[in-house]
Amino acid sequence: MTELENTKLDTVLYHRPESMEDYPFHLCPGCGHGIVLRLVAEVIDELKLRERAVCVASIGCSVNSYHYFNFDGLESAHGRAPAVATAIKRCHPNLIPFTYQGDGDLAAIGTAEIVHACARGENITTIFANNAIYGMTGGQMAPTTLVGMYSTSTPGGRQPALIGYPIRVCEMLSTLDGPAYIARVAVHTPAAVRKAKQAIKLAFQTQLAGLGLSLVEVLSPCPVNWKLEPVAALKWLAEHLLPQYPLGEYKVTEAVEALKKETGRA
Ligand SMILES: Cc1ncc(C[n+]2csc(CCOP(=O)(O)OP(=O)(O)O)c2C)c(N)n1
Ligand code: SF4
Repeated sequence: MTELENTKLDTVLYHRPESMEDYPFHLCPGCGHGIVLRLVAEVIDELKLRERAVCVASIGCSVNSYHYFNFDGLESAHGRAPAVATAIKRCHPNLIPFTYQGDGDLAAIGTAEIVHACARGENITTIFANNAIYGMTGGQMAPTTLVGMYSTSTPGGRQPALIGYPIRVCEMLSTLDGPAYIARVAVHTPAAVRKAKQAIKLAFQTQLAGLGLSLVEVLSPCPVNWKLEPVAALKWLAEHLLPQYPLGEYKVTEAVEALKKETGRA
C-alpha cells in the first residue's frame, strides 16, 4: 500500500495555523506576502509563542497583518518598526516582538532604523519581504529595484547614472557587529519555501535564546506591479532577483551556530 492509500480519509493534512485568523487575505493573487505571513504563523505555533509574540507591522502591503495574525500586533509609522520593536523588547523582555517590513519600508524611509537596531544588536527579529518595488502605492522604484527594471517611477527602466544602484540589505547589515543571524531566502518554489521556514524559525529561536538581532530577507513576488502572471512572476524572481540577491546565510555568530547544532540543523 502506498503512503497515500494508507492515509485515513479523515486525516487532516493541511490546516490553518492557530496563529492565523480565519480572515480573507486582501493580497493580490500570487503575492508572496501570503506565503511569508503563513510561514511566520506556523513557526509561532511550533515554538508555542502565540501568547508572547508581537508583530510590529510597518507600512506597505503587509500592513493588514494584524487582521491575519491571531496574536498581538501593532502598526508603526513607515520604516520605524525596528524602533518600536526595540521599545517593546526593552520594556517587556519576555515578549517576542518581530517586525514585518517591505523593501520600500525597510530599505528606503526606514534605513536608519534597521541600521541602528542592527548596530545596537537589539534582541528582536525582522522579517523583511523584498519584492524589489513599492507594492502598495502602485509600483514605484524601491532601493532594491534592479538596474534596468521597469517601475512606474522609472518607466524607461532604472538607470544607475540617474538613480544609483540597488541596495543589498543582507550584505550591508552583515558588516555590522550587532546582528546575530542574517539570512536571505525566497518563496518561489516549494523547496525554497521549506528553507525559508527553517530560516524564519532559527531567527525566532535566536531571539528566544537572547542571542541578538535576527533578520530574514525573503525574496517575494509582486506579480501585479511586475506586470506578470503569478507563475511567470515566480520564474522572473528566479531569473532576475536571485542573481542580484543570492540566497544564503550572511551572518551566523558562533552562538547561533551552537544553537543550530542543538536544534539539529547544522
Ligand atoms: C510617511 C509615509 N510616507 C509615504 C507613505 C506611502 N507609502 C505607503 S506604502 C509605501 C511603500 C511600501 O512599499 P514596500 O515597503 O516595498 O512594501 P510592499 O507594499 O511592496 O509590500 C509608501 C511609500 C506612507 N504611508 N507614509
Ligand atoms: S501589490 Fe504586490 S505586494 Fe501588494 S498585495 Fe499586490 S502582489 Fe502583493
